[in-house]
Amino acid sequence: MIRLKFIIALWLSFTAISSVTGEDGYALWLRYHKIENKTIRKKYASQIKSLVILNKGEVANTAAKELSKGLSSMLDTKVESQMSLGKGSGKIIVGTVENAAITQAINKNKTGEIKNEGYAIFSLDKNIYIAATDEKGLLYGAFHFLRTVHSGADISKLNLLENPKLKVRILNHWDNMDRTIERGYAGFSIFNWHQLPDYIDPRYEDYARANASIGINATVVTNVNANYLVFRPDYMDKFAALADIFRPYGIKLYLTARFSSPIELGGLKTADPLDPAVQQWWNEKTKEIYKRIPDFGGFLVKANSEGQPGPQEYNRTHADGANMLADAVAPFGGIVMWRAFVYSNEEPVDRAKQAYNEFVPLDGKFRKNVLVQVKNGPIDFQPREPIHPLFGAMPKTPVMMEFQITKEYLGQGTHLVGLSKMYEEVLKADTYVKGKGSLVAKVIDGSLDNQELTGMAGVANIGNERNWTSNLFAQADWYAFGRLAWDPYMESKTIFQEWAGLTFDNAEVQKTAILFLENSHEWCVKYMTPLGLHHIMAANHHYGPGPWVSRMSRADWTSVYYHKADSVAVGFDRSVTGTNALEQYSPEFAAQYASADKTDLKFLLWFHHVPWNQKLSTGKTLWEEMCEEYNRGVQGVSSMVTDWNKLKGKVDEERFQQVAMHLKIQEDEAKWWRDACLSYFKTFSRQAIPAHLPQPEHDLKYYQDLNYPYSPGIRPRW
Ligand code: BDP
Repeated sequence: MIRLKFIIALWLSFTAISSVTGEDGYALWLRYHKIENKTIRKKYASQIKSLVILNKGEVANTAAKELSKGLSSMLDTKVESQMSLGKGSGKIIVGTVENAAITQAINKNKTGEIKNEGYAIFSLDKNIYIAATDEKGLLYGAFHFLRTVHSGADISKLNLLENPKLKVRILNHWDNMDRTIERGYAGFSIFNWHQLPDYIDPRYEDYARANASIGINATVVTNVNANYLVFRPDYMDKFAALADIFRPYGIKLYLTARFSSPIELGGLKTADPLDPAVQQWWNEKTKEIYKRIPDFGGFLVKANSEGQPGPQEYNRTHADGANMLADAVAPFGGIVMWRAFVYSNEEPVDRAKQAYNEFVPLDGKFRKNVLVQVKNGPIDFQPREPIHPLFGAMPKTPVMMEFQITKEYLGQGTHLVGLSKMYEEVLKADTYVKGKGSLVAKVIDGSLDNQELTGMAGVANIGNERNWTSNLFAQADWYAFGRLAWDPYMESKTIFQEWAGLTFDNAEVQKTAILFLENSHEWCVKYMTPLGLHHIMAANHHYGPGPWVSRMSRADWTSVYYHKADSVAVGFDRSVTGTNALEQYSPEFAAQYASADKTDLKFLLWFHHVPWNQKLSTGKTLWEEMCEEYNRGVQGVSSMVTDWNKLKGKVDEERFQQVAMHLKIQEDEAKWWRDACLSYFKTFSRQAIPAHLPQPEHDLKYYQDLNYPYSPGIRPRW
């Protein structure tokens, strides 16, 4: 077994101070530069003399192409793939268990069970085997091997087995048909719908390749706020063209289904899921899709949420709606991902409680091929949220995770905020539903309740910016999502080390990058929403602070609904004395937050309405601590500015400048958040910002008057 620590140590000590020449970020983590250390390169070249691919399918072919390309480039010598085994040693032998040579090697090596899409990599008789049960496993194994070589690790004693812990590892693109992206901050959609299917942008393949390299095996290419045009034959042809490009990379295409499509496109009078004509319409549509895309994955649905149509308009339940679509795709092996992000207009209930109230009674009522897709927290992708109470609360239903990779509420296209730490905090949180150790990761990997169908969705942060994600470090969030969807127990630390090692050549740059990724989420929480504050951003585009937002078409879109600041106290009381949202969690979980004095400060104002003058465990009053926290967040960002500037000349100038400029924006905006929020909350606390801290440069009105009508990421209305 190769020791992880060993690889990591090597990665960091592996100083290939090679190219400080131009790079623009397009290559992502797949740069595969020549290994500069001659000794290591020579050693590899002696161990990797030839590449043998025993399978002939299109995914195996991709694995061969990737290995040949990556190895040739890193070893600086042509490594071509061949199909016959031949004699001698120094071979990389890639194949599935259908090949006798592979089965024999597996038996001899005593490799454990390789499951679907999993792989084993082991050294045996001076050859290296990449073995799998299916071709997708070969592809993932190939990418793993390339990472290992890139790290400079010893490959003479490899012996590892990797099986994915989740089945559906899927990106959700909120991309519209006009190429705008809802909550997208990296340009327009990479999918050029107008020119598809005839013009095939080479970027589609690069996109598929990047996803495959981190184990992502599925993608939904259309917005959850769905458009019925998705089901028009000309559009279905466009999706089919994309599916053809994705297939050799092991990626299945999925679509969002607008619930009212039978009316809008089919001309029916109703979209009632129990109406036979409606069912018939969906069955026919589904057939048409599968005719074009035989391995079509299925549907993702947002229904009866934020104005989207759904089964409740016909007095039917979410289960009725989901099951109708599930029945349509079932004969083809498809699935339905039904979102639990619902909250009703009329209900005066705490918004954090609504999804649970809606879905728990439906546990056990969904078809086997339905996954209920739940956001990580009960409100909406805030910088920090406690876990969603639905995790562990629907034992008879497969529940999948929805994370947001795009940074709608975390600095959008410019802030450097490593999201992996946030994902990890959620995945490793304990629901206690079946006693201590009932981690969210165990709910979603199916082990807690014996679920077969499992998955994780990530709302994509990809656009047509040259470097894909606008902020260079946002590539690390895409990377982390893929790795955690493969193994939700993985440590962020390892992910950061992998990503930094693959993205930068210089050891000092790698170290600084890891430091940023380790700490930046916490800093962001502090300069935006410390101590459990939430949903206090500007209205609609959500860019910048807006704790004063008080007039919207619905109360739970305002900020004042969430922070509830008054002259005495601030925060949302979700304990027994308030909305008692805590009752939706297991008693052990709830006990941690039942009283303000026991609550972890990071969730204090999420669960409690706390007096400004309350003394906290830190010895400071709530008001003082809030001021300190905002300032600590800003200081964190300033430290990144300083640390990054020290790296000039150690990283290529183009990427150096990209990061430096974005960090400057982030520093200014962190101050903006601090000063605007404290100026506002000061009007309630009626206390000064402690004198030793920086004072706002402007008065409150100045901050309130700032406006950004063309801030990106807003949904066009149709
Ligand atoms: C919110 C976004 C909105 C999305 C919605 C969703 O502001 O644009 O449509 O979530 O997830 O975060 O459906």
